[in-house]
Amino acid sequence: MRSSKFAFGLLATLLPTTLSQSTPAPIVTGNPAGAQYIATLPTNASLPNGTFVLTTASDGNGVYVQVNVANLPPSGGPFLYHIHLNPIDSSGNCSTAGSHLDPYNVTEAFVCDPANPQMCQVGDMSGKHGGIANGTNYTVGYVDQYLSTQPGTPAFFGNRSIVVHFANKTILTCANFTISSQSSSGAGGSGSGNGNGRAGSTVVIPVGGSNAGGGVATATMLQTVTA
Ligand SMILES: [Cu+2]
Repeated sequence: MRSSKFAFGLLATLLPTTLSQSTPAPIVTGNPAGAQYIATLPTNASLPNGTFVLTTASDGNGVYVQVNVANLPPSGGPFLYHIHLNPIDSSGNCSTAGSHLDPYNVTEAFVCDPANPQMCQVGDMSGKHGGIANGTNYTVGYVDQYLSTQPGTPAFFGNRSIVVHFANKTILTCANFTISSQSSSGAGGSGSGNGNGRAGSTVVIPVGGSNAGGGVATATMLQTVTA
């Protein structure tokens, strides 16, 4: 009797060690044609500036990402950039962005391999596509198949933020996405009016001012975060 109780206890202890595997991110299909969101970094002489422009890919699968950043620090790279879950709040503090966009629960524990981007956190842009190498300016364009321009879907980023980090994850600067161009397929049709209206109202975020953002970005420059 005592030995069987012991055996049961041992079994119960071992069972939870079964590893749970995260779900691979699905390729996003059917993104609305022409939908475009832009994150413009605040203007600050001591911080990187520039834009991240994400547009529905030509075949509707994912988005075309255009990164154009200047005034990067002379050292501390390769710089990382991620889509974080929350928009930066009215304080402008980049830490209010919270954790990464990670709808499939990959978590920080998993090291992203660019060869298997579907296994990475959806928001881990530099993990999937490479970091920003040392140098003053950086321009790159690529397709990311795992991001959505359809509001309300798991991989939608239009109401979120982008955060740029030093290689050691210290925050450099951040910006919110705002809608730049609505779906060309829905803009003219009266039948699609509802969808368009909702998209517009959910992504307009009142933190776009470069002056306010710049000031607070400086204050948070040396804040270390793990996300
Ligand atoms: Cu980040």
